[in-house]
This record gives sequence, C-alpha cells and structure tokens, in this order.
Amino acid sequence: MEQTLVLVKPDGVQRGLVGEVISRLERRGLKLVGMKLLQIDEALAGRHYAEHIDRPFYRGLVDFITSSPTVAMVWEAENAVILARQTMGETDPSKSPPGTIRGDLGITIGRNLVHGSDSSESAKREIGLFFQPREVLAYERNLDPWITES
Ligand code: IDP
Ligand code: MG
Repeated sequence: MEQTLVLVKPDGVQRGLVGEVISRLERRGLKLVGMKLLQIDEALAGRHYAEHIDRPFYRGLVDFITSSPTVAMVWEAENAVILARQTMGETDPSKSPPGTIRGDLGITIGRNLVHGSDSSESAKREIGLFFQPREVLAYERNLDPWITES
C-alpha cells in the first residue's frame, strides 16, 4: 500500500487548521499511520527541501518552515501520493480550485498550509526524514471494506 508524507506547515498550525487538514484526509478515506508535532530545524529543512536549494524562494521557505511547529503525518491508501495532492490542490492557493485545502483556506504560494510528497519515491525519502520505522504503524480498520473493494 502506498504511503505519503503530509505536513501541516507552521501557518496551518498557527491558524488552528491541523484538525481541518486531518479531517479532510480522514473523510476522503486515507488511513493515518504516523503523526507528530515537531519544530523543524535548519538541517531537516535543508534535507526536506534539497531539490529547491537554487530557487529564489529557498531562503524564505526554510525560514518559514523552521519558524514555528509543524505537524508531520504519514497517510496510507492505494495511490496515496496523488490522492493527498488532489485534496491539497495546486501549489499556489490562488490557482487551487474550491474544495481543496489550499483553494479553500489559502491565498498565497508562500503560505500554502500543507506539504504532500510528489511521488512514491519522494514519499519514501521524506517519511524516512521525519519518522523512525517503528513510528509508522500497521493496523486494520474495520471500515476499509466500506471505502475500497479490496
Ligand atoms: P509543492 O509543495 O506543491 O510540492 P513545490 O514546487 O515542491 O510545491 O515547492 C515547495 C514549496 O515551496 C511550496 O509548497 C511553497 O511553500 C514554496 N514555494 C514554491 N514556489 C514558491 C514561490 O514561487 N514563492 C514562494 N514560495 C514558493
Ligand atoms: Mg514539492
């Protein structure tokens, strides 16, 4: 089963939107298998956002993500990566349709509330940055046959 890393970034935590983000992913049917509140430090921010190091927004992004606590979660589903990103919307909230987290709750790209891994490979790498293997739990949900056929 595919897993993806979801972050509620400092703006989402400060604005009291942690529950809202969790609720949307829960209601969609994804399964929560890991969760923690943490203060991301410079080193972790650098590893998480390594692909963006040469971008003009990099410094501001690292300053922002390290500025206040973040909620990190692992969500599981068939196609979890795509499903979570659909539920989040586009990177730029002003281009995100209503009904998405960013489209309903955000205005600007530098304060877009959430992060979602962009591929299965990125998800594995990113989950490894935030979670020990034993912190990601395997468990059964009795409602799963009411969400998917298999
Ligand atoms: P994603 O979060 O939708 O995967 P990425 O392109 O991977 O988007 O960018 C990572 C994060 O960097 C974005 O979520 C956003 O917070 C920030 N970011 C991306 N582009 C810009 C920009 O042009 N200005 C400010 N921040 C940006
Ligand atoms: Mg990305």
